[in-house]
Amino acid sequence: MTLETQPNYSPAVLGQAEASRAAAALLPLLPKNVVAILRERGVTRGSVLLLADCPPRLRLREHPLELRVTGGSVADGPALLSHAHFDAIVVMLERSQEFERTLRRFAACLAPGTLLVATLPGASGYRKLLGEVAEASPNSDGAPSHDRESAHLALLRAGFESVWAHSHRATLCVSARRAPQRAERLCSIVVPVFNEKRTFPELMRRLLAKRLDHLGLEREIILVESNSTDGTRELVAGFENTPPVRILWQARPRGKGHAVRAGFAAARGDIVMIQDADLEYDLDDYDALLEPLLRDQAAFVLGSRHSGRVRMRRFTDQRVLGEVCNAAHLLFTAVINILYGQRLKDPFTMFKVLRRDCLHGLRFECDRFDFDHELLIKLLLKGYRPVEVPVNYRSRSFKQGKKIRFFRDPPGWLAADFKYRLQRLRPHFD
Ligand SMILES: Nc1nc2c(ncn2[C@@H]2O[C@H](COP(=O)(O)OP(=O)(O)O)[C@@H](O)[C@H]2O)c(=O)[nH]1
Ligand SMILES: [Mg+2]
Repeated sequence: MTLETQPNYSPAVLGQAEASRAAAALLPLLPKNVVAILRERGVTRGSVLLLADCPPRLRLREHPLELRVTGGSVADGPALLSHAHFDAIVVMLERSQEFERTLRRFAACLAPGTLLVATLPGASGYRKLLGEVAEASPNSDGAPSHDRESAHLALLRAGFESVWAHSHRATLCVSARRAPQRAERLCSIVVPVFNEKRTFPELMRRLLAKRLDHLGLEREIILVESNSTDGTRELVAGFENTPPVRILWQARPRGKGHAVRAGFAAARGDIVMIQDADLEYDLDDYDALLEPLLRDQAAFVLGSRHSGRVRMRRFTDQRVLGEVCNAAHLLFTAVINILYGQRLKDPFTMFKVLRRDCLHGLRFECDRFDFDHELLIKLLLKGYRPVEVPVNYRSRSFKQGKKIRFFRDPPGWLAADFKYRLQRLRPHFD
């Protein structure tokens, strides 16, 4: 039995008894990898709607799940979805000409939280669809640069979230959940603060004055304070009742990475970004950094200091040390580029701006400045290609408060670079 010969198995059309016989016959048509994804994302029982635009080729010999499968053609999808509730919907597109529009049609019929698994043709077949993805998007100027990233952006536009691309060779297989309706877009600015008495008040003045309304964005400012000893904690407490500021109090300093991770976990924005509490970077660069995300040209943006030129740090009081840092920066950049096949100029910039959904399924463990490496690498491995945007930078020296430890931190960066190269990236779904 194939979907082509009996394209519609809806209970409304076939009657209950016949439909359940048809569903039982259809279950073996769920490909093995799809069943694995359903299980991984917590759908082990219940009802699944399988829609395909041609007969699925892969078959499952044994099915360990207790699933009731209703099948039909892609065109029947909305009608079938309006008849019954499904715990998950599986969409197999091989010939479809309208990837994003199809997703949009289904999204309109799904309850928030419903799981979608979509299989798309890989390599050349998918490239053909990509052209249509770009065309279908009113905001994008050109075809997105990478399969997994462009599929993710198309899913976000169509009303899905919590995206993970499971495989991307012969077929691109993605899973996502129907997003709740949201009226406005929100940008979460995560600010790790520890012993920054000198610069914190001025940073907050500038940050609160920095509006993003003209970009169509609301903002939330998440301060993560780790029990400063120089009076910064009291300064932070002064913003407790200042919207849109939210404060996360940590009992002790466990590193910038730990603080940023806590901020990310609390963030509610569609977009997240990091803003250090020193004044090394320029808030006027926000617009340029956000633009590629708002135009759907990228899911992940890096602010490249001095356009990635070698001498990005010039310490007025520790000149030699500044040059040593510049040389080390070159070395560490080369390591990342070689290990991960990139041509990045400034992978370790503070300015990492991304769709929050990119973090979905990722679990982080680095606490100090090695988190910069872990975050970048895991995003690369998940399939995103950062767009680098030039930003201004005025470096501060160690005497002026820089917290990187010269001998303690760099070995951790190299360890992270090699460790994540050797590990397979696995999703962690809640
Ligand atoms: N909450 C918190 N913030 C931290 C900690 N360590 C560093 N930071 C903050 O992280 C930011 C970056 O630190 P900085 O020394 O400027 O690092 P660099 O500019 O990357 O060399 C600053 O805002 C620090 O206050 C920590 O343990 N806890
Ligand atoms: Mg800094």
